[in-house]
Amino acid sequence: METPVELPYAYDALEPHIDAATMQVHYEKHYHGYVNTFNRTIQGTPWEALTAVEALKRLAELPEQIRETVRNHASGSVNHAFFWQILSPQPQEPSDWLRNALSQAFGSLDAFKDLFLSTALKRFGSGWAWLVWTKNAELAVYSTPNQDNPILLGDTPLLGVDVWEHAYYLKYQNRRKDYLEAFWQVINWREVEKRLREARGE
Ligand code: MN3
Repeated sequence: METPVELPYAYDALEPHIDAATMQVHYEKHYHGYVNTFNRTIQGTPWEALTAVEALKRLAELPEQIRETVRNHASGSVNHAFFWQILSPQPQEPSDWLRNALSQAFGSLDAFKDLFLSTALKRFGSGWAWLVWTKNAELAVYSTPNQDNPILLGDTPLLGVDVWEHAYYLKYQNRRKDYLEAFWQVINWREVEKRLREARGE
């Protein structure tokens, strides 16, 4: 059973980068849809007490007839709860600590931005791009199809961007690159840093 998280700001708080109409439909229809379908799928089964994160971690144990639905909708629930938190209405810069960590892994903050946004741009069809702390204890950038969450690969998501058309089409139509540049303006770097510190056990 997954309980939807509250949106931590108003629908119009990320204007003009992400518009209020997109935020409202994305939160109320898409996000709640994933949570509701996940809950409906596990209801009445021995798995009904599992949260979405727990279900992803134990996906291989689930019966085959519900596994694919749980994979998609538990991931959709987890991805969006995460996405609301790594966006911020207050403009932020990465701290020196985070800047150093990203520079060590990717060369510089600009090189990280280029890699992250081009990975998101190149994802064919629907999916996500991620900065993760891998199970091998290093930073990495990759994209996943559909709603697949890095937890399925044993990795810990630190930053993610939704490149399903529902995340940007109302305002940006086919201009995914413009949406990605706008996304970059509203990243909650404090949340990214908090997640990296936790993942590294600090
Ligand atoms: Mn979405």
